[in-house]
Amino acid sequence: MTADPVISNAAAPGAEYAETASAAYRAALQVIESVEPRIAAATRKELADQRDSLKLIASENYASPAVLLTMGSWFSDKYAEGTIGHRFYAGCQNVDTVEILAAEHARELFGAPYAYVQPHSGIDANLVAFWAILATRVEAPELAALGAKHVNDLSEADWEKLRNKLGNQRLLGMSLDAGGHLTHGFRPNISGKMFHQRSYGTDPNTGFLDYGAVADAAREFKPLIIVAGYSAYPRRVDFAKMREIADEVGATLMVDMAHFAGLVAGKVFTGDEDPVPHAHVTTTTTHKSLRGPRGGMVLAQPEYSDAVDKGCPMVLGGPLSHVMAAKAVALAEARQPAFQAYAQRVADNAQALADGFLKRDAQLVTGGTDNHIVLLDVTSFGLTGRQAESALLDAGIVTNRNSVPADPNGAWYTSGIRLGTPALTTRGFGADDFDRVADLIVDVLSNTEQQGTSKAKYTLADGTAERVHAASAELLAANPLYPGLTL
Ligand code: DSN
Repeated sequence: MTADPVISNAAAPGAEYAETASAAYRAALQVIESVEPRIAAATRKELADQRDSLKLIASENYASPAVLLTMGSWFSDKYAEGTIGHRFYAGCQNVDTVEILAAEHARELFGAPYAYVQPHSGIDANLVAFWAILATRVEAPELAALGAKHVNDLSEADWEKLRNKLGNQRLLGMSLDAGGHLTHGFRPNISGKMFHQRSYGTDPNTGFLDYGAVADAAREFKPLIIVAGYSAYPRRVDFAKMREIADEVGATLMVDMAHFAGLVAGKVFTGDEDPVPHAHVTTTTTHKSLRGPRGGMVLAQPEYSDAVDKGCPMVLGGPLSHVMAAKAVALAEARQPAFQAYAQRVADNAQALADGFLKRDAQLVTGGTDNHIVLLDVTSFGLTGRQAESALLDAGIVTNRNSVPADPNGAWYTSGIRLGTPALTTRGFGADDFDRVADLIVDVLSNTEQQGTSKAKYTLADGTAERVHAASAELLAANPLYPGLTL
């Protein structure tokens, strides 16, 4: 087996690696087939579909066979609530090994003083962070003032007072239509119900974050927590500036780097653009640009680490030890030099994709990108995001519709299409390929017409889907997914 577990074409693993992985998958599918053949068939079909489509969903990627295979183990069967060495169940010595290794890789990779690798997802990671900040900033000082060590030591009346304080805090996060995430204080999400929330947006003329406006909002609102980070903002953030703002108003800076963790790990975002040294608490998922298993993680400065460590059982159920093991493998991959080259290509390819649109007169939110996201405003094609998303899917291009700032079509139909480069870059796509992708997307959208006044119905001109499918097939064949892997 080759030493390089990275799966992209550009760092092609040896034939021996592909052969070993193929044998492992074939054996696994054979075992599954003997119990529920329809699941084996769906699993095979999922790989075939992923191989045959242009995947441009900015939050998706392709994990390596090593990461994927790690998840199919006996760790799935083990309960391990608690923390390393302090579990509520017996027999967790191997889970301890896994969690120690995953946390160690995370600390080393991100230069973080503390890493908590148990969260099952991004929202779990954010909930752990919210409660850790509340516990550190509100609960602990209040308990000390009341001469108590634990809430159970409080009288009913004192607990009532503390509960009112805990549930009465303010959070300032980026608005959803400016590119923030629903867990950053959006009302229909628990974060918008746990906190009094206010949002900051982007400059209406440029689409860029306006740090002056964020500072003004922070001074006026005086939040306990400022959340930075995004899921649809196509630009970098100056986290040193965000920390200055937080410090000025006495807020805790929490950064959700779920989308761009791979660019931080790959040293594309450094200095003021690296959130980890600037944020008090940093959360992430592990499956987007970081290219690991589906899961979450929290990194914290020392003053928050004890409270973060109580994520389970405070917020989380038993850790998914098989996923923690896969996180360790993915983080080990991300510590290799090949991952830095990959992360740089992700950013370069996003630039190429944006340039490809601009030279074909398409409109981009902020006029371009400097991360892994391109946000295409489809109103100039006379379409809603929903129509564009569906027409592109008809032509084999997988994207997702997304709001643009002050979106006239609302959050359901939207006016944008969000595109990301992490997945196709893993396949080996380069700048010329992404220029071609821009060409194909413009071809589809220019040949799509709104039906009447419907925001959902559309007509795709005859022959468009076939033409684009054929062109994508060439690009996909030149950049195969899991080269050499046969089922
Ligand atoms: N669903 C993820 C995304 O697509 O950005 C974020 O949770």
